[in-house]
Amino acid sequence: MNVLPRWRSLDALAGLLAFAMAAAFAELIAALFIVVSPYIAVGDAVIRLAPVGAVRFAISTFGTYDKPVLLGVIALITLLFGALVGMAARARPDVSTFGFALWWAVCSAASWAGQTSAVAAATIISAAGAAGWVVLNQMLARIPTDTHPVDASTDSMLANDPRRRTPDRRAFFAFAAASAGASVVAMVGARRLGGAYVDVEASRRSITLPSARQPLPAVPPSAALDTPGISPLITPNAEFYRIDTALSVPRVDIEQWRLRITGMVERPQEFTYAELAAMPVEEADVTLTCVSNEVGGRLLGNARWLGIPLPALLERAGVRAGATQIVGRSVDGFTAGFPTEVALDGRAAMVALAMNGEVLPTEHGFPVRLVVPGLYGYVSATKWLAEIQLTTLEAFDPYWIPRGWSRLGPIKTQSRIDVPLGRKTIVAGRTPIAGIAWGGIRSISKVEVRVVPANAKDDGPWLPARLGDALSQSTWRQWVVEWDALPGDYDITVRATDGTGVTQPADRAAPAPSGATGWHTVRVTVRGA
Ligand SMILES: Nc1nc2c(c(=O)[nH]1)N[C@H]1C(S)=C(S)[C@@H](COP(=O)(O)O)O[C@H]1N2
Ligand SMILES: [Mo]
Repeated sequence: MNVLPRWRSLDALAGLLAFAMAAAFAELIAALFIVVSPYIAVGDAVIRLAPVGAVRFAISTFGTYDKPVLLGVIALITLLFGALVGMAARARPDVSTFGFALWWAVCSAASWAGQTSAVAAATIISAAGAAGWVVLNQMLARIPTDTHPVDASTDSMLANDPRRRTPDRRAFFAFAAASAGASVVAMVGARRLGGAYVDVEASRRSITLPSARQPLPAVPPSAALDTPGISPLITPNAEFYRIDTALSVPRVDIEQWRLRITGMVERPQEFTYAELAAMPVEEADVTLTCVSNEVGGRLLGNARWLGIPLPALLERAGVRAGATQIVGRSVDGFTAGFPTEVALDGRAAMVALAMNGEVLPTEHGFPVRLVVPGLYGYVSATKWLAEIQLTTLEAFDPYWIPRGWSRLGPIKTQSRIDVPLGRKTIVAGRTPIAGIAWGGIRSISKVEVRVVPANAKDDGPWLPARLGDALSQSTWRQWVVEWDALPGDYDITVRATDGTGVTQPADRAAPAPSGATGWHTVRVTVRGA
């Protein structure tokens, strides 16, 4: 028994290395999935849970090193915990399982509380923890024990238990070196991939938005109708539709990130986030919509954007004659392009920093995105913008063009019924029919509603809707019609007329290749009161 202490330090080393390996693998897998690593998630959780006084103390003591110090402490605690688990596992083999279960629980809780999806977090942490657990038990099995070295040949049942395998000091060190090496490789790999280290939420929180030179007035009551169930005039960020090709949301490191203006320009430009945010900014209310939106679909939203006017950026760069196309390129390689003249015709095309008073949400393109009023998102609204390239319309086809979508993507005039919802039964009596209508940059001048008994031969008259005021030329307008509903089945149809006097056509067209057309109709059943 007195030989035991000699091996105890190896037990501790085995535990330490196994936990280091689990942590390093978690980093690497998280980086591959481009989600927040459990290590960062635990750090975030500590910051969130720490009393305000402790946070202030840390900042005043460590200054800008507060984050590295915190992460260093967490790493140290993890390694110490691993060493203790390794030592305890000698006497009580179950301790290694318990130790990894605890590590799993802490990391998972922190990740779920943070940004990572429960499935991704659990997968990552389970896989990494399982690898660490196997390595720990393999190493422990190779450390010579004091009293009863087991002869594998005498008891084949016992020999199958990894902890009873023939101890072998050399094999232990080989294993230890291999796991240390694997941890280092995993850490370096994770660093290279980068994403996992980027705490986007923290950098979003740290940003103070500039104010517009001429801030827009608050939304006037005359613009917003209060019909229950109608789309809110401004779509809250959390409810704004999301469409992109990114499997996981790009997490941009704001320190490394630059916006470049390249191609057919006199003076190629490169901006840091701070440089961009220091330029004069403007606000604009703009409805963004997806070309894939079906008639009556929900792939659109209306927001108040804050950003640098695109013409100002182009002026800095000096657009060369003949540069007929502006291509936005995202950090993940996505591209969208539109005619240069569109950006310069007076509409509020911008490089947006903020959406509804909030730093651009990560899913909507943090740090910056393009917003071009009147164009579908697929040709204009590049999120996670890294480059604005001036070229010609002939020289480059952006992402969706070779995939069959039309070259130019002006938004078509459309209208949608929000209430009553289709296939609903409503009670007879006075009931509002309400919704939204939009017409790119042409605004909306008229909305009409028609209510006819289901399957009626004749079309009924068109009733003019009351319109909320337009926030801008480029936003949707809310509309409402009061209807005296009598029992029966009805088809309710809406059509809008844009600011140039053109009424949206009745002919149905599918979204591909240039946006859906046709009138939105819902069928409702009215029952007696
Ligand atoms: N980087 C990037 N930006 C993108 C896309 C994309 O796939 N990747 N999709 C575009 C499309 S098709 C639309 S409709 C809008 C949607 O913007 P949202 O997700 O903020 O609503 O983003 C555009 N910008
Ligand atoms: Mo889209």
